[in-house]
Order: sequence, then structure tokens, then C-alpha cells
Amino acid sequence: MAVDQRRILQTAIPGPRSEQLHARKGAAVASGVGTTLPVYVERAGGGIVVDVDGNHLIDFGSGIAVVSVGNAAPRVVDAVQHQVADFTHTCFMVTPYEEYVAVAEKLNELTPGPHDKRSALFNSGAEAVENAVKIARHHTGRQAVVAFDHAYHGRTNLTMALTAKNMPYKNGFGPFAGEIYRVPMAYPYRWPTGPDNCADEAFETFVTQVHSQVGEQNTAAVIIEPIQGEGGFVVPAPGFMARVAEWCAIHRIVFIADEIQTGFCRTGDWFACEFEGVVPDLITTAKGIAGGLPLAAVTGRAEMMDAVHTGGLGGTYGGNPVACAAALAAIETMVADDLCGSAKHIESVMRPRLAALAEKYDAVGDLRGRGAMLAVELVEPGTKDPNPALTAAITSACHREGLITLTAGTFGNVLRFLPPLVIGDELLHEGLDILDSAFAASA
Ligand code: PLZ
Repeated sequence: MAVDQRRILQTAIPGPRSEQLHARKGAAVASGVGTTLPVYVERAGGGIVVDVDGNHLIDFGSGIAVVSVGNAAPRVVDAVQHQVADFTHTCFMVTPYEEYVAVAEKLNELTPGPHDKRSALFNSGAEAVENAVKIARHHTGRQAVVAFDHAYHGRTNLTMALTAKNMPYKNGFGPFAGEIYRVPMAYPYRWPTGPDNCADEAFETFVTQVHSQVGEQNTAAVIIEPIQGEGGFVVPAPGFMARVAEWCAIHRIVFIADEIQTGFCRTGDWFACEFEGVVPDLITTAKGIAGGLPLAAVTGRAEMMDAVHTGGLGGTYGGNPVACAAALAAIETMVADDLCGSAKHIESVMRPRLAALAEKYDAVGDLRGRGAMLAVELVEPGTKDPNPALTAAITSACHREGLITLTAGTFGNVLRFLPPLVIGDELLHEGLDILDSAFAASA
């Protein structure tokens, strides 16, 4: 059933039925599992999420950059229904099936670079990152992995170690995996000597620190998000990533692009690396790949991927046939409906309006991102001091008006926007109107 593409508020947000369910959640679900906006969902499609009280909310979150093709996208629903009726699981490592192979073929074709590639499929982004590190270590025979300030790579033990932010991801969960080293990110807005020096100085710092503190000969991999996701949509200073990738190639260090949040048309290209012409050795994907079903992948140079002994990679559910069928349908949708074009169009609608907000309110320190992955960083007016209180106030005001928005950033002071790529212009504008009013009321 198609979901009416209009915002409709029937009750306060959250409504009474959501509140009842939320009380049950409190009694039944571990409190460590948080909730951004406790409206309980009944169905969703396009740019709308419908809750159990009959409210229609505008979706500027896509379930954290997952349902780029829209919720319950028609091709995905159809493919899943067929696959689930045929068979649900055999385990690819026991008796394989075509859908897994077809997803690997698509990934090898769509990811940057014309070289010979291989892929392996997993269940979650964190699992893909773990496996990329396993592959890089096996291929190089080295152990150290270099990650950046503000990075987010997951919540498992190794990926917690790669993730930069303590609260809520790491606090009290140590000890963390060893041989992880952190270097500064080329974060233009917060670079001490200003954005113009950022790429050069950050690259020099990177080289010096890896050389002096780790040693190139000990470094298996450098992992970077081409645009940092949870870290606040930090777009590395232009040229930084390309120079890091080049330097990695010289020292035979595996350059891993974590495109779990940026991949699959989100930034207006299939993968965010392409914008700067960077070709990673390994690329991790998840989220947008399968229209909401759990699937993740590592794709990379055949000689690196194939360095691992047979049986060294896998997992019971990795590349589950239903998730693979969904991925093939999601990718088909991205091609047929030109969702990279849609992401660029979304930027053309959103960026001028966000720029107008930045013009009007001193609290907007920075506007950044690409495609349908845009954010504003909020500060105390006249300074660069993070303003998480205002960020929270604006977010709550948006939620109360039926606009799902998310926050991000090491300092909790970034409003980020990740609408489904199939959202209509009217909803986009209405969402931005709500954001305008939230700024007017709070800033
Ligand atoms: N790498 C770049 O963005 C997941 C995390 C939500 P999983 N980001 C959303 C939360 O609070 O847990 C992410 C990412 C990047 C890796 C991951 C991890 O992907 O599928 O959540 O494991």
C-alpha cells in the first residue's frame, strides 16, 4: 500500500499509543539501546514515516542513511517476497546461490577503479570494517591500523577501537583492540591555522605521525570515511584524501575507504571517493546497499582480497539470500531512477535554504556535506565553541512538528540531513520550513 506523501499530525509527538509502547520498551529492552525519537512506526514509504497514532512524519534521516531508495521500495518488496518464498537461508559457505555472486559482481563493477576486484558479504557495517582490517593485515603481513579523529567505524571491539568518540560508543567498554593509531582529520572548519592550510598541514602531520609513531613498515592499513558520518559530516579538505591514498600506495599500505554511510548515491556519486578521483584499495559498504535489509560488503583489489586463505572469511548469515535479493533490487532502482541525480537535486534544493539559515543565524558556524548528506554545525554565536544545547533544542522542535532529524558530531553540535533519495520536493521544502521555524524559536 502506497504511503500518502503528506505530513499529517493527529496527536502530539509522540502520541499516546507510542507512549504506551515506549513504556513497554522501558520494561523489556536494555536501556543501553537508545531511541532518538520514540514514535513507534507502523509503515513507511517515500519521504514519510507513519506512526502507530496515525501521524505522518517527514523523514530526513532514512534510518541513518539506509533507505536511500525509500522505505518498502516497490522493487525491493517484490524481490524480497519472491526470494523469501523460494528459500531463506542455506549459508553461502555450505551450499551457495546466485544472488550472492550477482551482488559481488555488481559491487565489483560499481566501485571506483577498473582493476580486477573481488567482494565478500557480511551483515553489518562494523563486520565489514573488521573484515577489511583482517584482509589488509593478511595481505601486508603487518598489524597497525591508522584511523582519524572524529571517525566512526562501529561498535564491535575492533571497530570501537577505530571509532574516535568516547560517549556513548566506548565509555566503559575497554580494553580495546590493540595496534590502532589515531591521527588528526583534515577538518577545515576546525583546523587551527584555518581552512586554506588544512589539507597541506593535515597531510604533513599524518605522514610525520605515522612515520615516527608507527612506522610505515608496520602499517597494514589507513581507514577513512570520505565524508565522516557520525563525526558530523566532516568533508576532508580537498586533496587531503588523494594525497593520503597516494602515500599509502608508495608504502604498500592498504587504503580503506569506509563508504558505509556515504555509498550508493548518497553524495551524488555512487561512492563519495569518486568526487576527488580517489580509488581505494578496499571499500566497505552497508546501509544504502540493500534498501533496509542487513547487508554489508568489502570490495577490493583481487590480489588483496584473495590473499586470505580459503575459509578465512565468512559467517553464518553473511550475504543472506533475502538481503542479496533486496540489494539487487535496490541497485536496480538506483540505476533506473538515477538516484545519484536525485541526490544532486536534493542538494540543489537544500543547500540554498541551509545557506540562508547560516546567513541569518550566527549560531550556524559551518554548512557542509554533499548531495543528500548535508549538515550544519552549531556554535555559540561569535565563537567556534560547540553548541550542543541549541542542537538538541532545534532537534526536539523539529521532532514535535513531525520532522525526523538526526544529530551528529564529536561535540553533539551538528544537525545532519539524510532524506531518502526518493523524497518529493514538497516534503523537502516543508521539512526545511519546519527547520526554519525551529531556528526562529530556539536560536
Ligand atoms: N562505518 C561510516 O556510518 C554506522 C551508527 C549508528 P553498522 N553508522 C551508524 C549507531 O549509533 O550505532 C557506520 C558508519 C560508518 C561503520 C558503521 C557501522 O555500521 O551497520 O552500524 O555496524
